Amino acid sequence: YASALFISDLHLTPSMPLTAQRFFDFCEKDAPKVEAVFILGDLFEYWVGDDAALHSPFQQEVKRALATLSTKVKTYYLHGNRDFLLGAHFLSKTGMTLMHDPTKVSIAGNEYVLCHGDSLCTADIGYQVFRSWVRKSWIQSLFLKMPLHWRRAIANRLRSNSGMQYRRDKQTAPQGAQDKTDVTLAACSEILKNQSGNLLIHGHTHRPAHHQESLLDQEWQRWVLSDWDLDHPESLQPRASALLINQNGVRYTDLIKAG
Ligand code: OKV
Ligand code: MN
Repeated sequence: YASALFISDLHLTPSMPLTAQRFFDFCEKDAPKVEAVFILGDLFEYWVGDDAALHSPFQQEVKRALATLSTKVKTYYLHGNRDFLLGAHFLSKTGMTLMHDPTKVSIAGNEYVLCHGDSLCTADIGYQVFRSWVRKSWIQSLFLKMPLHWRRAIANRLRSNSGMQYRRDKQTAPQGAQDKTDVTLAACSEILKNQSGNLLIHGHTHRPAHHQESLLDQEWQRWVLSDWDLDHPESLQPRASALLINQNGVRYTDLIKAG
C-alpha cells in the first residue's frame, strides 16, 4: 500500500461514549483517506466471545462501522491482550482480515513489523504467566464452552483485580528502574531478528513515541501507538492519535485537533 493508518488500544466500551464516537468519526472521515487501516489490538476493552456481541447493541454498532469502512479501504486487525478472543465469526462480519502477531507488511516501500506489544513486555513475569495460560487453545475452548454469564463473571473478576497498570497517570517508574510494564530491548531485538526487519510498530504500553534503538550490532526504529481516551478529561488530557505512513514518511496524526 502507498498509505496506511495504524491505531490500537481504543479499549472501546459503552461506558466511554466520547471515545467510541471518535472511533465512528475516524471510520467515516479519517480512515477512508488512506489505502489500508491496521488495528493493532485492544480495539475493545474486553471480549468474552463472539456470541456475547450478538447481545450487545454497542458491539453491533462497532461491527457496522467496521463493515462500512471495509467497503472503502482494506482493513486489518490483530489481537490485543484484552480482545484476544475476538473470533472468526465477528471478524467475517466486519470485513477485516486477521493478521498473526507479529506480521511484516510493506507500506510506501518499507517493511514494518507489526505486533500488539504485550509479548514484548517480558519483564512483567506475572503478566506473561497469565498470558501463556489464557492464550492456550484448550483453555480458550473450555472458557468459550462456559455459559455467557459465567464468562462475564470471570471477566469482571479478572478486570477488577488487574488494577489498570497501563493508565498514563500511573506509569512513572522509580528513578533508574526499568518499568516492568514497558517493552524490553531483548524482546524487540528477538522479534525483529525473527522477522528480519528493523522497523517496528506496536501499541499496548500507551507511551506514544518514536524510538531509535540498538542492542549489540542490531539497530532498529520503533513507533509506539497511542491509546484513546476522550472520556476522562478531568484527570487526563484527552487523547487519540493514529500513525500515518505514506510517501512523505511516518508521522503521528492527532485526532483530537483534527476532529
Ligand atoms: C482480558 C485482561 C481481562 C490483562 C479467561 C480463559 C480463564 C479467556 C479468558 C477472561 C477475561 C478475556 C477472556 C480480560 C485481559 C483482563 C484482566 C487483566 C492484564 C480464561 C480464556 F481465566 F478462564 F482461564 N478471558 N477476558 N488482563 O475481560 O477481556 O491482559 S477480558
Ligand atoms: Mn494492550
